[in-house]
This record gives sequence, C-alpha cells and structure tokens, in this order.
Amino acid sequence: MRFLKACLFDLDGVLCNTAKYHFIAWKKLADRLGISFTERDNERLKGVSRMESLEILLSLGKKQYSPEEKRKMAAEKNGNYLALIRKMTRDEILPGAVDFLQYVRSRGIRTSLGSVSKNAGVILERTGLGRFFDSIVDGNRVTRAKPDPEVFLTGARDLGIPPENCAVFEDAQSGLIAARRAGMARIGIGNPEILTAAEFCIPGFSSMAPEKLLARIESAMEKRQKGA
Ligand code: B16
Ligand code: MG
Repeated sequence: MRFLKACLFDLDGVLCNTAKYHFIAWKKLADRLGISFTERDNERLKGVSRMESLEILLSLGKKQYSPEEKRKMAAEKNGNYLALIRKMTRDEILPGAVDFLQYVRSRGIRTSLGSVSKNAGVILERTGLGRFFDSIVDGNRVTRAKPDPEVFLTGARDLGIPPENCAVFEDAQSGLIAARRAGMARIGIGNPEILTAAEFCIPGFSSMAPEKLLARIESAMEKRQKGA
C-alpha cells in the first residue's frame, strides 16, 4: 500500500459489542436514582468518557449531586460494568473483525487500538484480541476523551507512522471527529446518516472482503492526498 500504513481501531462497537454492557450498567444506576434512561439516550454516551457520560445521565433527572456523590456513582456503574465484561468470551468479537485484523497485518500494515475506556485491557484479555495490536492506547494512557484527537495521535506516534497514512475505524461520531482532527482517514462502522464525519461507512467487517476494504481506503487516501 502506498498511502495506508496503519489502521487504528476503536474497541467498543467496532471490534466487540460492549455498548450493550455499558447500557445495562448505566441503566442499573439510573433505575436506582429514579431516572428514565433509554437505549436512545445511551447513544449519546458512545465514545464519551465515564464522567462525561455520568453528567449526561444525570442531566436526564432533576436532582443535583456533589462531586463526591458523582465519584461514587461512577464507581458503582464501573462495578456493574466490570461484572459483565469479566464474563466476556471471544464469541463476542464482532463478525469479520479477526479476519480483517489478520489480513491487515499480513499486508505489513501496523495496528493500534484507540479506546478511551479504562477497561479496555479486561476486554482485550477476555476476548483474546490483544495479540492483534502493535500499539494499545486506552483510557489509562490518555487524559482527553474523544472528540479530542489525543488517543489516535498517541497511537500513530507509538507506531512511528504520520497521521496522513493512518485510517481510523469508529462507530461513534465523537471518535470520527477525533480522527478528523488528527488528520486521519475515517471509516464509519454503522449508519452514514449518523456518522457524518466518516469518509465512508460500512455496516461491519463482514460486509466486505478485507482486500476490497483496503483498496477502498487506499483510493480515498490517494484522492485526499492529491487534492491536498
Ligand atoms: P470506561 P471507546 C468508550 O470506549 C465508550 O464508547 C464509552 O461509552 C465509555 O464511556 C468510555 O469508553 C469510557 O469507558 O468507563 O470503561 O473507562 O468507544 O473509546 O472504545
Ligand atoms: Mg466505540
């Protein structure tokens, strides 16, 4: 590949469906607080940090809470979440993701995980996905959540690859905006009407042969670099 040298992957919603566990864990807290919290509300939490997620959830209720109460609530949600993800298995990896990771690596393209989750390590270990990455950037390494580009710029720096030769796979608009700010190519996983910051979208990795997907990214990068 002339232009594509590294692929950077979001974790939740791209490689495995942990968004459902975040939802169950937040909902448990919301129910206890008497706050109505739906799957639609949960969409707003994707790619957002834990404390920002809590603020969004609490904004759906009427009560005000002290910083100490909020810290305890975030810890409670994380306990709910950890209990769920500690039971994960490799069966929860999304279809086509492992084939794509293996194909990319066989072509000499480097890989980085770019998640703002502090729990990414548990998920990588439970699913066995960790071995597919040359670099792992998670919420324990970065201080700024998406849409800040820190998570992806750190990954590119780990790999020693310039941002313009990196492609990001993301299921959240906040993550795609982070990738755009980082100056990287952007592939949305999901609905193009929602993921408007993507250069193009696919429903998932099983929807297209890996070589076709790489060719499509390479041509998008080539166009962008010629236009620049
Ligand atoms: P934690 P990603 C993000 O992960 C999730 O999308 C978001 O819903 C979550 O609040 C955030 O991680 C923090 O996660 O509470 O586990 O530290 O999409 O960047 O892989
Ligand atoms: Mg995600």
